[in-house]
Amino acid sequence: MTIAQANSNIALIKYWGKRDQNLRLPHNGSLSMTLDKLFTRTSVTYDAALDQDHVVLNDHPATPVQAARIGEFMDRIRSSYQIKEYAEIHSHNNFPTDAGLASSASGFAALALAAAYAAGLRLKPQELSVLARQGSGSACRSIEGGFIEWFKGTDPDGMDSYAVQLLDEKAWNICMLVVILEARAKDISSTEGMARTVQTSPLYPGWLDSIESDLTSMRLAIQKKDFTAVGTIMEHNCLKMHATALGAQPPVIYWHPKTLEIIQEIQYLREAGIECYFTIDAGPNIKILLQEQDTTMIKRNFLAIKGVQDIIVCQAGRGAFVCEE
Ligand code: 2P0
Repeated sequence: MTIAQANSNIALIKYWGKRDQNLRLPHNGSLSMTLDKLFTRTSVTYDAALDQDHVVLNDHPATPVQAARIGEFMDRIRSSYQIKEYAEIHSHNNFPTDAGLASSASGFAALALAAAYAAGLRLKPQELSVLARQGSGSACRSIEGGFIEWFKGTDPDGMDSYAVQLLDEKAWNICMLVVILEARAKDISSTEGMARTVQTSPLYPGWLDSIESDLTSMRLAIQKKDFTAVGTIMEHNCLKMHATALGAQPPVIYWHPKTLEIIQEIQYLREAGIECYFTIDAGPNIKILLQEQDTTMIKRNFLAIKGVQDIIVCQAGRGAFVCEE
């Protein structure tokens, strides 16, 4: 048995849209921060007596849909590395699942590492990233810690579409507050939301047109550890992603009224001279980028807002690792 742990990551420049659904190859590159407080821990035990994978998620048997997605991912690993046995898989998130907090990123990164390691494979980070990407695109960014770039690549087989570290987790001490407004699973999965956007949103070409310039500016801002630039570019990129999703038919709307209330509060704080910036993923919850000295005050401020269920204070976290074998 191998137990592996991977942290979730939050995109500073978003992945939104696939050019290949099966291999989860993106239309655009993306950039993220791996978080230190939100993680998945997964155990994998291969067993010759099993006639299919047996999957338990958060102490409950996987639903047929979850079991099918995980079984398909395990089949990829088995066929790539000539593994014969099915596996007993137990996975646990220390945070809400499928609520726009990147649980599939940490989940498939932990599973890729545990499944490979339990089979005796000692894969390099790049190989693990390619593997994790095929379970969930954003999972390729959770193999490494700190600040990460996922290259979209051009190869049809996806071997050049993987993530690398730009800055390690100890290099820059900025914080991200994860503000939980709604812990239940979202109505439109990100897979569905991005497919619908690519197929139907007239705004999608505009999203792709502006992405290279966002990536270049964000890369530079991270290298310079320029908090104002990172926050400004992150917020603009997030709003563009949601704008293109809103333009889909039927529309892909992840925000709740509370989401907008928090956005407004962040704008008021900035006008008052307290620097903080937001980003939102495929769900109503908000993440706030801020400097360490402001965390206590801003956390207190947002916890006082009705409807805010919890706030988790994160910093940049480490990459995926094996905890036990
Ligand atoms: C991101 N998201 O870059 C973007 C921003 C959500 C909004 O990556 O279909 O769960 O499994 O490849 O990785 C969430 O999408 O999607 C995501 P699939 P995934 O973080």
